[in-house]
Amino acid sequence: MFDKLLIANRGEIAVRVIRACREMGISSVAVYSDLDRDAMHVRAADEAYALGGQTAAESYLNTEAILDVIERSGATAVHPGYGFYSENADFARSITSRGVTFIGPPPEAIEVMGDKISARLAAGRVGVAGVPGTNEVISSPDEVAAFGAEHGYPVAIKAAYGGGGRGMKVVGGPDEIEAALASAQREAVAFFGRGECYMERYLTWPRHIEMQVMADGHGNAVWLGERDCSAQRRHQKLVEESPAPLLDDAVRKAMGDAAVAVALGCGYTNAGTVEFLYQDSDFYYLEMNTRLQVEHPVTEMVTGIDLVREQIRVAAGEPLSFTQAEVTCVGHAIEARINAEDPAGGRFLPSPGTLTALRVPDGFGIRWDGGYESGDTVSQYYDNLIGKLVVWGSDRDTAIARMQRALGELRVVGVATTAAAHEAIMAADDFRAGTHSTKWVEEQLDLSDVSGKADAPPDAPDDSDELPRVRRDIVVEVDGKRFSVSAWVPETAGAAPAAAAARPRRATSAAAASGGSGRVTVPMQGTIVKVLVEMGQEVAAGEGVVVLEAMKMENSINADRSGTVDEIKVAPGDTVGAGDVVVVIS
Ligand code: MV4
Repeated sequence: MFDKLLIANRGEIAVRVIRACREMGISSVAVYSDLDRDAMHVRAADEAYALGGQTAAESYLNTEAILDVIERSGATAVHPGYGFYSENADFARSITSRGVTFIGPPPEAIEVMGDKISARLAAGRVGVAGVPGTNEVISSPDEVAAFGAEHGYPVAIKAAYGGGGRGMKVVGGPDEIEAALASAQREAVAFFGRGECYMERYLTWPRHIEMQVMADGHGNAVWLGERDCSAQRRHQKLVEESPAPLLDDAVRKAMGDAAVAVALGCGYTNAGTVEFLYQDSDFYYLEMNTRLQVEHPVTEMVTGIDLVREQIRVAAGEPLSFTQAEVTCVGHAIEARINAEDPAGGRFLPSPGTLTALRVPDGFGIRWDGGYESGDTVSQYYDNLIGKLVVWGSDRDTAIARMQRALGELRVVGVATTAAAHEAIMAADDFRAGTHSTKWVEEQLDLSDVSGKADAPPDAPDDSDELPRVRRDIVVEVDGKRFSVSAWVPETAGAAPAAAAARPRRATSAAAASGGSGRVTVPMQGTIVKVLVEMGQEVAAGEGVVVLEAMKMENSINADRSGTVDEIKVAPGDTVGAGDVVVVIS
């Protein structure tokens, strides 16, 4: 077993791995950017080393700096978490060539699965069907037309080196082919550096169901149940659960066997996830993610298996600590991602800032996997996941009720969060029935009345709190009914009723924010993709004025007051920084 393990990541997943290390008696090494000097993962680890830099590219994606820390710390294994270097075969090779273990699959398996055409072929070779489609690079629009004529529309055009949904184009009919293909190829070059595309029949109302697999270096591979991740918006998952609602046991087993076959077929070891689309009782292989996923805790909660501990054991050469027959799923688990984003109006606008207070839920069946504590700052430079709220219940209804109870206990002051969107999801009939699909949040869930506004800060302690308190008995009437009330009030409040002694509540931030300065700023660095207003135009407070692309998402930047557009300081394509004024309203 390893003596010392380096975590090449930050936030909640780094903390998650550090916790597993501590339980296993392995010394943990954190790395950090300048902004993360005092971050939670740094405080949690046994040792921490600076990488320098602010952005991900300057820090957590700086191979030389990470290799240097491996050397200096004497770590003999690296856990990459998710994102960053987790699916980077070159990074894995540069670690292993120094005799250090990469806690993940072999680089060859990462590469097979990184090319979506080779991944489809690899699944096909072991008898696992993908969505009907082609396994060659599209060379002309005629090929799309021929496929559409044979299989029907819509047709999906996807980037061979893509994944996660970026660059996918849906073709509704023959007249849309040329533009869609050109646009898919252009985006593939822009996002992934390579323009190759392939196509599939486009499923219009699928569920996203993924299988957790785990394989060791001794030829053992098992599946650990599925996760339904259909509640998502713009390819950002919001809620994940296990088991998938309304999934037949026979289908589940067939899906599990298919996932294991895909893993064994590509020489996979360690933890992995095989994604499927599920529609009309059929499932289709989609992609394999060659990393530990954000949503792994729901699998841990129903199986009782610590996936990170198992990853570390397998990477150290040990066999899996359980067999397929020993894997049993009990009850139901749900995860809600608590991000520093404001879901108001379904916009999910990033809301970086300092968590002036954070109180997390607890009690039976609750798990909080956090990356921040009270006083920590969520930076605009990184993923804004504050933590994952995971609940377990004996069945799905119990788990939903427990999630609602837990969301009620969560208190975050200082930034807006996605908690309010989760409350809306948990209360929605479609979600409760389990009939939602991957399009449901964007197309059907009503988030128009949701506000992600930070919780109000607790009232500051009153100076008079220091004074001794005395009991006053008073009589009040509520709707004509008489109540006798005892209040313990500060001595100086004399005989005044308790209400008079209490401080007025602070004005809510919503009320304070109703009339802005008219100088509309962007909250984070990004690129202007669209200007929505013209000079002289009348706008209402809250109306979108520009669209900003930042953190892989388009964000609507809205008027902070009503008035007339006086100045437009940006044009599409401009890069802006946090706090830059884009539009002036008078
Ligand atoms: C699809 C699809 C429908 N039909 N492929 C998007 C993410 C990437 N992993 C594949 N994606 C999809 N591929 C065909 N042939 C619908 C999606 C899709 C989706 C998949 C999983 C989770 C969320 C999604 C949201 C929109 C579209």
